[in-house]
Amino acid sequence: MSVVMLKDRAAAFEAIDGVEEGGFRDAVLRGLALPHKMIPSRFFYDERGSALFEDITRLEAYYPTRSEMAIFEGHGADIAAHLPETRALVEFGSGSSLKIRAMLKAMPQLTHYAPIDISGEMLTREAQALSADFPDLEVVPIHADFMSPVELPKELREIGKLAFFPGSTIGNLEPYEALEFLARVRDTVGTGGHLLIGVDRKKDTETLVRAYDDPEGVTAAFNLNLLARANRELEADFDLSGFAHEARYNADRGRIEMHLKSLKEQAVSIGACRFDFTEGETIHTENSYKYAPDEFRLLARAARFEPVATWTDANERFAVYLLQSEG
Ligand code: AVI
Repeated sequence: MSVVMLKDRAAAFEAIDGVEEGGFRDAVLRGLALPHKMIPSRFFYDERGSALFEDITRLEAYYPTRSEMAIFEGHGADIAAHLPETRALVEFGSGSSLKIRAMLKAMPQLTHYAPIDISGEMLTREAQALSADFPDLEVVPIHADFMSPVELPKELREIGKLAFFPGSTIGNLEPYEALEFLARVRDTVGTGGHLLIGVDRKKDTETLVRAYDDPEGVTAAFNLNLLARANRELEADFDLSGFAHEARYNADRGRIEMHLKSLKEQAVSIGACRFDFTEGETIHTENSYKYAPDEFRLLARAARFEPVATWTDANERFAVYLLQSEG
């Protein structure tokens, strides 16, 4: 049983209450005060975390990126053949440069490409690079958080749209959030619009766990970087050698879980707050849901998307679904 010990209760509550809702400090202080400690996975991606994630995508053990890429490269023409009326590709989150390039090449009928991203810097960099390489394409960057409703510029409203959400990022959402997300995408593409989405499949536990606990230790460094980030940004004093990366497959929930396990009884200070850890207690840092094709199609239908086609890689580890909005 873990308890939150506060050095100075008044200062600690002020620290918790006085911070910007949704920020890193807020999330860490609130998450570590819960009976089952947690920090939301969106905070992995500071500069160091984003670089480590890039490294993960190149690991032999982490099959999702190259499996999905093989699908876009091998089936691009077939995907495009399903979309003769599509003129605009709207990407939810930019930065998947290789994947977007494969799709843009496969779909010469596109007139517009609209990446949506919360990071203005990333958006500008990607938009400039793509404009240079695809001079006939109008690139319309949209600076927004795609976890909230996104309004498209006028020029995109009347043309056929394909939303693009690769990388199995939907797996990092809780199923109810995934449903809400799909419903928002449906509103964005409008009746008859499409969504092309990459989703990791359920498979044997060994392959799944290895992908999230690679022999090189890159995913361990990615997970532990959350504590290093708290030390850098929040005046925390996590002893990184006192925590170990753990990846487990929770078969009942159909998800990989990442945790940071305390290797001993210890206390950690974050500003005025003190958090006690028992030996073996964990901070839950990520869920990555895996969907069997029937499960994902059910989820899509619940969001009023009709599955049009499904492509998988040669090892059947990953799936790309084309869905059409029923309006
Ligand atoms: C970004 N997201 C889809 C990755 C995943 O597979 O859930 C994040 C990740 N976590 C550990 N390895 C990769």
